[in-house]
Amino acid sequence: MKIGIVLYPTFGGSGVVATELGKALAKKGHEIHFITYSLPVRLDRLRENIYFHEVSVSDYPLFEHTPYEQVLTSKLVDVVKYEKLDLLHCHYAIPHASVAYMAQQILQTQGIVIPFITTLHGTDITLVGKDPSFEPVITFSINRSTKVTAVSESLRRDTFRHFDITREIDVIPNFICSLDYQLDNDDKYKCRYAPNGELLITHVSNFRKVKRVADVLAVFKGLLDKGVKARLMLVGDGPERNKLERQCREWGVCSEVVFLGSLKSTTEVLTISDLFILPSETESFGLAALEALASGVPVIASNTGGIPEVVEHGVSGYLSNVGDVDDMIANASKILESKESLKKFKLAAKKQAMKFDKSVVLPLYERLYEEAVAEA
Ligand code: GMT
Repeated sequence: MKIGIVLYPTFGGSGVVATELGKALAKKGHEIHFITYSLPVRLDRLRENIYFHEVSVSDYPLFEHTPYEQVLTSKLVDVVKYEKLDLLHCHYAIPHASVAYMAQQILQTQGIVIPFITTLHGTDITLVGKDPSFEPVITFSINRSTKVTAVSESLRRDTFRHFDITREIDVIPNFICSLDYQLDNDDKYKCRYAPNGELLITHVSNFRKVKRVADVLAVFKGLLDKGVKARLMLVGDGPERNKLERQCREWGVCSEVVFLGSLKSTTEVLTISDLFILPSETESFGLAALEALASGVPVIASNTGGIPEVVEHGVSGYLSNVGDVDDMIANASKILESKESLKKFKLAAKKQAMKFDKSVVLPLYERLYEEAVAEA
C-alpha cells in the first residue's frame, strides 16, 4: 500500500510511534510518505520505501500566527494526488485529523477518494483536547475519520467521556521492535555511569509538568537515604529541568544524578539500567515504560491512564497512586533488595514487552488499512 503518515516529527511519543510504524511498514514492503514540518527525529537515515515531504510555511508579515494547517492541507492534497496514495494515517488529532478531512474534501471535488485514519495518542484528548476551544473541531474530525484508533483502552474510554463520539474507536496499542532492544549490556558503558557498581535508575521524558519529574528525584533520594547505592540517569529535556537541577543542588545529590539531555535513541541507556521510574500525573499509554520493559528494565510507575495496560503490578514492576512517593520507594526497594529479585523482575519485564512486539501489533494496523480502503 502507499501510505501517507502525518505526524509531529519531535521526540514526543506520538511522533516516535508514527515514525517507527512507518519504518516497520516500509520494511514489510509498503511505500511510506512522511508528511510534516521537519525530518522526524527517529528517521535517522535514508531507507528503502520511505519518502519525506517537508511542509514549510512562509512567514509573510501579515500572519501573526503562521497558517501551518492550510499549508499542510495543500501538501496532503498534492502528495495524495501525485504519489497516488491509498490512505492517510494521522497521528495526534490536533490539527492532523481536521487537516486530513479538509484535504479529503478538496480531493473529492477532483474525483479522488482518500480514506484517513486518526490515531489518538493522549494529550490530544486528555489535556489539550479538553480545552473547550478545540472541542468542536476534534469531535467533528474524529467522527468523520474513516477509522479511529486509540493507543489504550483507557484513552478510548477518555475519548468517549470527553467528546460526543458517534462512531467506533479501535484500540491498537503502541509497539516496540524487540530486536532493537537485544543489545549486549556494555560493561565499559556501565562502568562510566556506575564506576563503583552502583545500581542505575533511569527516567525518560519531555520534562513537562505532567511527568512529575520531581517525584522521580524524590524516589531516588528516598532510596539513597535507605542506603541503596545508586545513580540516576535522566534522559530528555523540558520546562521542569531547571527546577530539578536546583533540587539536586539543594539535596547535595549532583554527583549521583546525570542529566543526559535529549537522546535520539534511548536503547544504550536502557540496556545498562536496573530500574525505570515513570510517576506521571496522566499517561495514555507510557511508551517510555514499554521501551524500558523491552530492555529488561522493571518499571515503577503511577497507576494512571493506560499504564496498568502496559506494566503488570508486582510482575514487571509496581504501580502506585499518583504522587505516592513513599509507596514508590517501598516498591523500588522490593525490586532492588537482592540480585535474585532484580533478575526475576528483569526477566518478567522482557516477557511482558514481547506482548507489544511489532509482529503482534503491525498486522492490526494493516488489517485496519485494508478495511479503510475497502470502506472508502
Ligand atoms: O507524553 C507526552 O507528553 C508526549 C505525548 C505525545 O503526544 O507525543 O505522548 C502521548 O503519546 C504517547 C504515544 O502514544 C504515549 O505513550 C503517552 O502516554 C502519551 N502521553 C500522555 O498521555 C501524557
